[in-house]
Formats: sequence, C-alpha cells, structure tokens
Amino acid sequence: MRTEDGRITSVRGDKKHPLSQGYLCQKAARLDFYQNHADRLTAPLRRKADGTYEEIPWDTAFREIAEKIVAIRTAHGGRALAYYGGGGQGNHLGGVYGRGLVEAMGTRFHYSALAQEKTGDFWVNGKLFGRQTCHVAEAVEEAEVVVFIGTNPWQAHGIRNARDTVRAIAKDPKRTMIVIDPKRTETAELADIHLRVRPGTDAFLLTALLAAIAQEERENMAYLSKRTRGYEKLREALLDVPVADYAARAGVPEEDVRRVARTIAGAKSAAVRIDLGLQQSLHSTLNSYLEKVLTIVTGHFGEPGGNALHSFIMPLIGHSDDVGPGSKSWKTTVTGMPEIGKLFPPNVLPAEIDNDDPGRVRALVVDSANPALSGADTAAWTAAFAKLELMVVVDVAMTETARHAHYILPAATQFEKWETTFFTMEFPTQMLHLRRPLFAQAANTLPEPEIYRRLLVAMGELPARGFPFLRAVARFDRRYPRLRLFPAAFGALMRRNRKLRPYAAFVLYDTLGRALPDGAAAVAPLWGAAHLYAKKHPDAVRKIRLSSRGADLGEELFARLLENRSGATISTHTYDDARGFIRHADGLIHLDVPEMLTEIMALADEAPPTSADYPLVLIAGERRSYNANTIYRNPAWRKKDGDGALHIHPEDAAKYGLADGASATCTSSRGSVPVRVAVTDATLPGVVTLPHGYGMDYPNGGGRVVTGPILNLLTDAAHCDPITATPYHKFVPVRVMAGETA
Ligand SMILES: Nc1nc2c(c(=O)[nH]1)N[C@H]1C(S)=C(S)[C@@H](COP(=O)(O)OP(=O)(O)OC[C@H]3O[C@@H](n4cnc5c(=O)[nH]c(N)nc54)[C@H](O)[C@@H]3O)O[C@H]1N2
Ligand SMILES: Nc1nc2c(c(=O)[nH]1)N[C@H]1C(S)=C(S)[C@@H](COP(=O)(O)OP(=O)(O)OC[C@H]3O[C@@H](n4cnc5c(=O)[nH]c(N)nc54)[C@H](O)[C@@H]3O)O[C@H]1N2
Ligand SMILES: [Mo]
Repeated sequence: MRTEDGRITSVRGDKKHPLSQGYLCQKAARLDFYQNHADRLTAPLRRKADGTYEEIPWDTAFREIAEKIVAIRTAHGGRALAYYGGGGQGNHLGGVYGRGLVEAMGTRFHYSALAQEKTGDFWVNGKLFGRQTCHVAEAVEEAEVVVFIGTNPWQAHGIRNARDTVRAIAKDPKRTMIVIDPKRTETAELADIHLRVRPGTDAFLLTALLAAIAQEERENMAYLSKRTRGYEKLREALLDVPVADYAARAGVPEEDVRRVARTIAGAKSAAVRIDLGLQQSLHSTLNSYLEKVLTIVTGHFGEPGGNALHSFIMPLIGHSDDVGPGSKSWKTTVTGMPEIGKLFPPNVLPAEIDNDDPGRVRALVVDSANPALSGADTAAWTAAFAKLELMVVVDVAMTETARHAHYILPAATQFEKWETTFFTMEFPTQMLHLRRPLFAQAANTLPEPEIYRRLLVAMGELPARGFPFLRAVARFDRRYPRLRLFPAAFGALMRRNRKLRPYAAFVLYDTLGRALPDGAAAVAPLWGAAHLYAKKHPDAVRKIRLSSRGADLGEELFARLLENRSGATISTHTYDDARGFIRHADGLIHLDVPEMLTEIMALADEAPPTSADYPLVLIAGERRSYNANTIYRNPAWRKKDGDGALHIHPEDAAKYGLADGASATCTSSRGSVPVRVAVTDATLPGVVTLPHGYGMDYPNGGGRVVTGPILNLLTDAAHCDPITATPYHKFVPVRVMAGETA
C-alpha cells in the first residue's frame, strides 16, 4: 500500500505473499474507503436520554460498563448476558480478547455471523468426523473435477486467487468444472457443466446424484469399507429414490444428473466447494451432509486432489457436545437452540431479548458486526435493541447497530493496529499473515486488546498493574534468548492461578507482548498458539524449513511469523495427516447420522413450497462486484451497480410490467423495499436476486441517505433450518410491483 497524509493512495498485491502471490480481489483495491470516511468513530460515546450521544473519557466508559455488566451478572446470572461477533472480515485478532469478556460475563452466549451460515456444516462435521472443529478444505487447484455448489468464487473470492484459479480449471481440457447454481454467474459461464438448479432444491438434486451413484453401483466400495462406517442404511434409502422425479423437482434434466454422477465417480480426483447458496437455503444442514457424502462415497475424500480435513493454528470454532446430561453446552432460554461449535445463531437473538421471561438476555456487547442490517428481520432487531438494559458496541464506524447502543467504543482500524485473520483453511500448506499497522491510531481510539483489557480490569477480573514479574522475565529473555525462562514462568503462573486461565491471552499481551518489537503486543497469544501447533504437528511444521526440535520449534515458528511482513507458511501436511485429523476413536468417517437419514426419507413427501401472494423467489443477498458485507459505508466506493439492482428474468419483467432501470417495490411477508430493476436472463424465470451489503445510510447533503435495498427488512427469522436456525436467505418468497409504493 502507498499512503499519503493518512490516506491509502494505492493498493497492489504482494508478490511475496505465500498464498496470494500478488493476486488482489476487487474489494481490496479500494480500502481507503474503509480507512477514511465520514462515519468513523473517534471517541467513546454515551447515549443521552434524548437519544443523542456525548463524548466521555475512556475511564468513565470502562467504569460504567463494568459496573452494569457486573450488576446484571450478579442479579440474573451469566445467561442474561450475550456477546455478538468479535472479529470480522480481516480482523480476527480482537476476537481472541473478546473471548475473555465472554468468560468474564459468565456466559456461553456467544453469537456470531458464522452461526447464520456455517453451523450446519460444523454440526455435520461433528457427526461425520467426531468433532465440530474438524473442518474441510478443498483442493480446487489440483482436482481433476471441481464442483462448485451454491458459490460464486468469481465475486466472493472464497478460494485462493479465485479468478485465476477458476480460469485455469476452465482452460484445462483434462479438467472438468461443474457449477450447481440457479444463476448464470461469472463462474457458471466458465463451467463445463452448469446445473441450473431451482432455488432451494439442492437436497433433491444431491440426493438424486447420490442415488444415481448407488443405483448404478458406482460407489468406491473398497474406500467405503476401509475408511467409513454406516453406509449400508444410507444406501438402502438411496436405492428407493426416484432419480428422474428428484431431478425434475430440481429443474435439472435427468441425463445431466447421471452425467455428473458418472463424472464425479469416474474422476481421478474430485473436490467440492460450497458456500451460502447451499447453506442459506432450504435443508441447509442436510445439504452440508449430502455434499460431503458425495466425495466420500466416490472415494475422493481425504485423497490427493480431493477434500481433506485441515489443521488450525488458532481455531475459529470450538466443539459443543450435544446438550444433555454431562454436557456443558447450553440451549437458549426462550427458543431452545443449542450451541454448535461454541456459537449461537443470530437468528434467535431478537427473540431471546424481546420477551418478558425473567431469564431473557438483558445485556449485549457487539464487536465487529452490524446485525441491525445483517441479521434476518431488521425490524425485530430494532425492537429487541430497545428492550436491552445494556448495549455496548465496539466498532470503527457509526453503524445502524451502533446507533442503538448505550455505549459506543471506537476501535482503531485494521490499518492502525496489528491484525490478522485466522481463515487458515488450506491444505496441504497453511500460512498466516501478521499485518503491521500502517498508520498511528486515530484520535481517541483504542485497539480491541486494550479495550478488553481495561474493561476486564474495571470488572476486577485482571489486576490493574498487570504482571510485573512475568513482564521482567519476558524482557530478560529477549536479552538472553538462550536461557528462555519465560515459558516455565508463564506456565507456573497459569498453574498456580486458576482464575487467570481464561485470560491467558491477556497475560501474554501484558508480559511477552510488551517485550516484542514494533509494538506487536497484541500478537502475543500467537506465541502460545505457535507452541501448541508445533507440538501437535512437528513434522508438518518442520517441512516449512524450520529445523528446531522440541519446544524450540514453537519458538522458531513464532519468530518466523513475526519476521515475515508478507506472511509465512506455517505447515505442510500429508494426506495421511489429514486422515489422522478424524476424531472418532475408530478413525473412520461415520456416515450413519440418524437425523440426516430421517430428513432424506422425508423428502419423498415434501410438497414444493408455493405461495399465491408471493409468487417469486428472492435470492436475498448475492455477492457482486461492489458489495463487501456492511464494511464500506461510503457508497462512492462503487463504480457501478450503485443502488444494487434487482435482477429479474425478461419473462417476469414482461409479466409484471417492469422495464429495465425502472423503480419497483419488492414485498415479502415481513416488509417492502424500493428497488431498481435490471432485466437479465442470467436469473431463472420465477427467481429474482438482490445483493447483500447495501442499505447502509451515509451523510449526503445535510441528511443521511440510504443506498440500495435494506435487504433484511424482507427476511423472516422463523424461516430457518430446524437444527441450526440458519436463515433461508436464498429462498425468500416475494412479489415485485412497478412503482415505489408497497
Ligand atoms: N464481493 C464480495 N465478496 C464477498 C462478500 C461480499 O460481501 N462481497 N462476503 C463474504 C462472505 S461473509 C461470504 S459468507 C462469502 C459468500 O460467498 P458465496 O456463497 O459464494 O456468495 P453468494 O453470492 O451469497 O452465494 C453464492 C451463490 O449461491 C447461489 N444460490 C442461491 N440460491 C441457491 C440454491 O438454492 N442452490 C444453489 N446451488 N445455489 C444457490 C447464488 O446464485 C450465488 O451465485 O462471500 C465473501 N466474499
Ligand atoms: N439477507 C442476507 N443477510 C446476510 C447475508 C446474505 O447473504 N443475505 N450474508 C450473511 C453473512 S454470510 C455474513 S458473514 C454477515 C455479515 O454481517 P456482520 O457479521 O454484521 O459483519 P459485517 O457486515 O462484515 O460488519 C462488520 C462490522 O465490523 C466493523 N469493523 C471493521 N473493521 C473493524 C475493526 O477493526 N474492529 C471493529 N471492532 N470493528 C470493525 C465494520 O465497521 C462493520 O460494522 O451478513 C449476513 N447477512
Ligand atoms: Mo459470511
């Protein structure tokens, strides 16, 4: 990046970056719109009775918030407190410290955006592989056959160097790219086979694919008997499936289903990459099961060029046992939703707050999230926020969510502090990038580690003076690295003081952190993570050309991370390692998941969802060239699609009297939003689409102007997956009418 007077004047890819090798996605090129804009927060704010805000000193903010949290915890217990977010796209380091606040609040109610998309995936992983932390990578760079289901990497960039990678598959005559998507996306246009599935019918399509494989006896039986358990019952169910009917239900020709089944089964290697089109639609959790079973029954899972379990240096998720006797897991009080991967689903939070149950959620801390816009049912969120006894928002910007908070704490931006992301989900080679600050912290902002440390001190959870002895040991170690006294001293303190254990990150930050060069204190928890990682995967870590043995290996890995400004590889695994990541005691993949089998059998009697009032299906929230969740607030960052047009098929446009470029109103059972119409046959008849990441308001001509659809005015939180409460954002029944009135 080039900078001038606090501005980012140009952004280019870094050729030395081990993963991107200089590739840049369209969002990153315009980062100055994130760093500099009119809504940046520059001082702690407290809400006044009239709803406006006054600036207050940090110490006042910490004292008052701490008092209120402790009072609610004392009066009602930890179940009255909830935490939302903690690290967003590109800023995961603060989340490590946010977990400390969750502990201090005495709650397990950690809500996260991840739990409105990926908890079905985590739940299935728990069943198949033994732990919800078992997470699947996909070798799209090497696979002979690549299947993209419900994802558009061209725009969303969920795979590495997405456009180059997709183009490379398309160009290679020996490789096959299969795209399953209702829309003719940029990715689908490059596909060898595009199955234009009807929205919400992937469960039928995937079941038909598996049934075709089973009925034509194309499973890899040798693989199944060696690596899995429990296929027999699933097979019996599949043998009964009418492939032609299910294909018709999905709107896909039966020959195409059979051809894809044969292509995957006959491939030397095949990898499946999925995302929201599958996860935020009908049968979300079942879909996550079926797409994994596809590469398992064909014997590609865990084999070169297929999907494989990977390691995490800093796990993004935890494991939650099923709720029951002996389990520590919680269910939500009113809606009864269990935690999955140690996370709770945003979809139920408004209902958990907005009720008169004595056990309701009364206090909420939000960090790096904007649920007022990103959560299903915006109106429900607004009502719920008003009911809270305490709401605190930690953000860099004055967001739609922040505007409801009692206290707003301004964080330094991702370019004013050390940062990183723990989206380390590659296989076989993993990397991590610790990013250094480019600018000094703006005005009266603080980085999250400091925000949480001071809050925990104010709550009486951490000593105000820190850990002077351990700090001295850390300084001493830096002068005499050979002695290395810090690990033992740190270990002794943590063993002696049980109360400190949930706060290990803060202890490291205060001690080792202060001894690190270049103000890198916030990355100190990675020292611990590097040690644990090196201990667990010594061979994989040594393959990145590190030579130490024993505890020195973790030290060397941490040093490598600190030194490499462009990011560093941290491990190279083998496929044998990946098989070892399965956590069932027998080392096998357990295909027999009763809940999934029941849902598969029930498909036979499922009537297609139709609605006379709302004849169109809205895919509410696609990724396009100019959306970036709700992160860029200034609409000037967009070079096109300024108001996030509604895509509609020419047949429907004619039917409803909508001309290209016209104003219209899109209405669901929950609400209406004004839209601009774009007529295109990239979408299917009966299906309209709107982008996610619009609807923010921003100062303009003295007032605040909303740009594009406030999408979640249309979505209904109750319209969700039964196991995970993941919203069906990609299947919202609507009608569209000309003109701007509802
Ligand atoms: N440009 C941009 N990139 C982003 C983001 C952003 O805001 N902007 N956000 C990031 C985030 S948080 C995420 S989670 C990822 C999401 O990344 P993706 O999931 O890849 O993005 P989407 O466009 O939401 O959905 C993917 C595709 O699902 C298809 N789809 C819709 N309904 C169905 C269905 O019923 N079946 C099938 N098979 N497909 C369906 C859509 O047509 C769309 O092409 O993107 C990340 N990248
Ligand atoms: N209808 C519909 N709704 C959707 C989706 C959809 O496709 N359709 N997609 C869903 C998906 S997949 C996701 S992931 C969610 C995303 O929704 P959210 O989880 O709410 O996250 P973002 O919109 O990314 O908002 C991130 C916030 O972090 C703030 N921020 C940026 N940098 C920092 C920092 O360094 N520190 C702090 N403290 N804050 C910072 C930004 O200002 C912004 O307010 O939206 C979901 N909502
Ligand atoms: Mo997401």
